[in-house]
Amino acid sequence: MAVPTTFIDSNFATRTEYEASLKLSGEERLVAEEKAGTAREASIEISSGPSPITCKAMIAFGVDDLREELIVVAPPRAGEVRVKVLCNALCHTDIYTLSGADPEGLFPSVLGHEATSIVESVGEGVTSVKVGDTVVPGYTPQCKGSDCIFCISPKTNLCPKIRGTQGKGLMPDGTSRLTLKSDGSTIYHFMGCSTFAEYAVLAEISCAKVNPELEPSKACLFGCGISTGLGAVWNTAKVEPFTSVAVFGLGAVGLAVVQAAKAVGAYPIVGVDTNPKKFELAKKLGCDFCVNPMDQGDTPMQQVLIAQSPTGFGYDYTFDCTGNTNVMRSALEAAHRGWGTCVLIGVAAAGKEISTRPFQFITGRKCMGTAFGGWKTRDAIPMLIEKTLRGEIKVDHFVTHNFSGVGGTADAIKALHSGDCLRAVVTY
Ligand code: NAD
Ligand code: AHE
Ligand code: ZN
Repeated sequence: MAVPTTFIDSNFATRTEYEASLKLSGEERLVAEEKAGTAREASIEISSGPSPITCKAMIAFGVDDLREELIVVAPPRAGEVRVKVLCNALCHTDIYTLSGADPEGLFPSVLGHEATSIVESVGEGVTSVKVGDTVVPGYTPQCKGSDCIFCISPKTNLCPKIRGTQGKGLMPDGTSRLTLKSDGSTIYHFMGCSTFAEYAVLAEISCAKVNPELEPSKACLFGCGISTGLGAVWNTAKVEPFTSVAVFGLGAVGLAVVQAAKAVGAYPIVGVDTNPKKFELAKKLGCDFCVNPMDQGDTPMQQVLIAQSPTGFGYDYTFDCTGNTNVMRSALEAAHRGWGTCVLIGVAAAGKEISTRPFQFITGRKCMGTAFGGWKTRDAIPMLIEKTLRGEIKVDHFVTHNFSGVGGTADAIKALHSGDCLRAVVTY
């Protein structure tokens, strides 16, 4: 017998009840879920477990071909969690993959990886989250296994446990939970998240359980860009007070770098961007001055910055937040003679390579990269959200655009291309 598909969230007896709950936040939502719990328990008694769910999703069918379709999201298998996605913030990396520039990009797929969600059902053996928990999906998991040399090491967050299958657009058992409703064809997952859809299936080790008190439209920011910028400064570079910092690219990631550098007392902080509309907010958040490479004639940016640096020998820390390999070279070469550190955050397109003279390293510069700012996902995202709730991290300014419904993702993409957008949050 075919298992019936349903639109109904298993946290609530009816869709109306569920939709009403979306208008609530934090504690109110938990109380509503508690009330609905009786209905949930009753339905569990007569079913043999979670059913497939039909829901709306934006499918990337090919390069820049994004369309809203119905998908069927299969129940979570062992070690997996199915979540109802509340909202998703668009990250530049989604657009990069949609554009075909990602060597790992797969079509057809459900993109999206910066989201807030609620656990709808769990697979066998899942213990760290339960139905109703608020979860921010992590694109880098944290398995916490005593045999995982990466999770044990304080030097990295790069747990490789599911990276192989994740890069192939599949769940850890090598299969997909997503199919197109119209013809049953397979749809690939993306970055272990796929949150351009009303429901997603995640590996349990990718689920950061967070305090539901923070509005979903703010919590989602910690799934990628903001955490990355903060961590690049605090974990990867370990910027110290009174050191000089240059930030290339003042999008959401670059501005989070500026904020984190200001918080540790770096001085001066220079922001570099080809879009001067970014300068006002950058200065409010901590930049002492900003420079537009377009205003420098033929002089390379590294030369301009070195000349303006406090010592005349470059900046103690430089960050690339653009993904442009020429800018990466400038960032490296603008790092201080003898000790400067350059941190690469931006993601470069397929086939792009960075070049510089080895002399840059011989004369003391270092170059590092960071994935998700070095944060161990399941430990760090909840902690960053608590800091935000205590007012220690300000994030409101990052949400420049809001849209609703999965289809609003197309508008979010337009907004991100406009040059005025830091993060466009789509609430489903
Ligand atoms: P964004 O597009 O919002 O910001 C990029 C900024 O760079 C824009 O303000 C743009 O005007 C500026 N810029 C473009 N070309 C420039 C140039 N030649 N010189 C100076 N400035 C220039 O993107 P974002 O969301 O802030 O992400 C930034 C980069 O970080 C992207 O490449 C993204 O894929 C990457 N990223 C990496 C990680 C990671 O873990 N390593 C995480 C998130 C995002
Ligand atoms: N798939 C690309 C690499 C993409 C990439 O570097 N991704 C960043 C995160 S960007 C988030 O917006 C990252 O952290 N990568 C670590 C990882 O394991 O993917 C390619 O070049 O193949
Ligand atoms: Zn991202």
